[in-house]
Amino acid sequence: MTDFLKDIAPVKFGGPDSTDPMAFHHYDADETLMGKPLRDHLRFAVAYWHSFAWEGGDPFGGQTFQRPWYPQDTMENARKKADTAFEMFRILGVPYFCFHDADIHPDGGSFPENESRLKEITDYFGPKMEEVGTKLLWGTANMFSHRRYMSGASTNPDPDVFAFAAATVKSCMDATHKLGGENYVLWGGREGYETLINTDMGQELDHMGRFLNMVVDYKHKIGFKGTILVEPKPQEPSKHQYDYDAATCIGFLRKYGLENEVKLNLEQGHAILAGHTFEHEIAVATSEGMLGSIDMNRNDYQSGWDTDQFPNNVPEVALAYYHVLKSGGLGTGGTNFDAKLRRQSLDAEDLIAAHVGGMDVCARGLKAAAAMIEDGGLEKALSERYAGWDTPEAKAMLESDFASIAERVVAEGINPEPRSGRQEILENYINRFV
Ligand code: XLS
Ligand code: NI
Ligand code: NI
Repeated sequence: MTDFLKDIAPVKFGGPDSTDPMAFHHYDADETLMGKPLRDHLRFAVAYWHSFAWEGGDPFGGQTFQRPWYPQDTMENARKKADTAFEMFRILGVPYFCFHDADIHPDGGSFPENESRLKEITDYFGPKMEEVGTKLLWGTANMFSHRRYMSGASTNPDPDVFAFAAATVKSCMDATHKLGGENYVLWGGREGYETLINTDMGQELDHMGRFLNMVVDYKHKIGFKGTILVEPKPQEPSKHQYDYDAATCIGFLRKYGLENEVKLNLEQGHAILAGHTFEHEIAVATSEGMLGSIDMNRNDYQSGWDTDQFPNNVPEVALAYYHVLKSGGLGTGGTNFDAKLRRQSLDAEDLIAAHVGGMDVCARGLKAAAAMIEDGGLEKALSERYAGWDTPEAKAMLESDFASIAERVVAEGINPEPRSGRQEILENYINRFV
């Protein structure tokens, strides 16, 4: 037991009527829903970076937290941090975690030193993963914090940065593979631009496409069976990020021949930044068979930036899982909390409560989504709304051409009468479940 979490007992399921703020009210891992336990539907993951590496800073002030593993610049403290992290995974009973290389070891100043530190700390993780029973949902490389990446990683004008990034991703893929990771993620934090005045966008996109093809080649070379995922986000830290949203990423993947190799890791807050709802992004991905995994952290709707808050809005989460369930579930993906505490939430208890609440909100949303699917009301409304397309004339029209359609409009005197979209009625329907 580490000092930081010494007063905290394993979180138990207390049921909806429990008044214990540190108990699950809706997440009972073993409860079965649509033939599968909640644990396997939701596949929760803790994000190592926000929960253990982030020190409570914001653009106006630095560290607010005090943790036994600070300062985070020695391997000894990296091991202390790992001890606490795995202790927390045990307390929460989460099946997965996710990490960037930079979260789990301090920067070594050169690629060989980084690689050896990564190897050392992931060797330290191995037995802990066994002991606690926590698996790796995905690994990734942080190619946005260090100053070498200020103008991008694979899209950097300097080929030496491309090389450093490639070597780094190789080492992180090796580490992810070694730990049995189920996915590998690339989020392009600085793969974008600040101004077009100094940017050759076409060339940068070609380099990014080539880089991702090398990721896929390397995956096959080492026999990594996990899924490669890219994570859309429109801006922040770059003014404009190339992986703007799901639709942009899908276009990019098709252009570079990667549509059968790479899927999407969608984040709720990034959807909002792109001016979409989360369910929009999920529906875009599922309509193309490209939903990979989700980062279930929301933004603050007033502040307009990526605040990475734990989910706390059941109706929103319910609609997201509705689309996930409709498409057959998360596959190799999971529900990662890419979410951090507010910087005033200093205590170990706050950290546990944040995850407990997030898991509960997701469980409640998932149950509402499953109930709507089992009831079938939304599906029925959809099939009624599109029923016209089931007729032989409508089907034949899609195989015909403008001239014959125009002839039919005249011959049959087609003159459509608008029909209600019934939005309010459907909103009222959803309200029965959330
Ligand atoms: C940042 C991203 C990041 C990725 C992993 O906004 O969400 O945390 O999930 O690099
Ligand atoms: Ni984010
Ligand atoms: Ni994310």
